[in-house]
Amino acid sequence: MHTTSIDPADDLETVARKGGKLRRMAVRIPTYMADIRENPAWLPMFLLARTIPARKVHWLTARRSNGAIEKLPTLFKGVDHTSAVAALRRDGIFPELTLPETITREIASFASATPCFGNFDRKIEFQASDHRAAEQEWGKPILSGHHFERALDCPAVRTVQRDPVLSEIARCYLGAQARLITTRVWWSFPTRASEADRSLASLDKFHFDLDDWRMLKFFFYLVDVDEGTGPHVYVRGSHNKRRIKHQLTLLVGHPAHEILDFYGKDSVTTLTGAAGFGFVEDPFGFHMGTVATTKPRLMMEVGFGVSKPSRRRFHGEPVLR
Ligand SMILES: O=C(O)CCC(=O)C(=O)O
Repeated sequence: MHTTSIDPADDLETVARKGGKLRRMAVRIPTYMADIRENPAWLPMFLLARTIPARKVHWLTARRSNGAIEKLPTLFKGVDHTSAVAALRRDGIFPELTLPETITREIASFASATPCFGNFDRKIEFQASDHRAAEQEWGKPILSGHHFERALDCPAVRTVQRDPVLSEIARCYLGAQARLITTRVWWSFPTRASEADRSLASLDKFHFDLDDWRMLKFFFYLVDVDEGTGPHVYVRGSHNKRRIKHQLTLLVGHPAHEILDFYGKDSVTTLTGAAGFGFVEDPFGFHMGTVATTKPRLMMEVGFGVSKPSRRRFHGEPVLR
């Protein structure tokens, strides 16, 4: 088991590194506690789902999907769900989804016109175009702006969330038990954020998600995303192969050099693309968002799992201290 205690004999760099790890973990503890209180079955999942043997056993409970979706209206006409599932099994990611332009525009206009909440804090409410003014008003960097449940007021968001191709990919990959567990629309702003804020926003550190035993996340960019817009990064193949050290630790985040040494630089995919570009990934694979440097990124996520969704998780909302 990895420990994060600070030894007085450590040099300053080690202390700083361990302090960073502690801060990254500490910021998530209130959310973990809320999850345990709401659903005690969350704890064994959280402890065991990080180990490959326990995951393999859980995958055996996946039931075959028997859904027929041919005649149902979808936004993703050219997408063959069997190819998507094959890519997910092999690489952990399928980066070939595109939202129609009208849907992308509708969600982006909605997100620009609707106030969001900064750094997951419902007290910090502002419109994305007023980001700098909000930072000045609150006297701190604001890294993210979430629309939480307000996103569901946008009909185009609900259309994407309910699309039969997305749920069929989820059912074929996760098993017939697959159910919607998150829907979120959020901004990532260029700013100088603290370690704790970056951790809460899942930015700048390779990590895997442990909100459920088996999960799948669909992500869509709602603005053009290049290297300066905080692209998402995924490590292909890391969803079904895991270093022992990364199984027997409570930490979900690990330093880039450890990930690159084990999975190889060539496995790392940086996802850039025009507004509307989408991908689906198994978030047990290592991934991260990066901090935007030139302009804000607007993104949508539709997540599927196999257990009862937590109330906070539906909107991707963590619990703050
Ligand atoms: O913002 C991103 O691109 C990453 C989001 C993320 O890591 C997550 O949802 O777990």
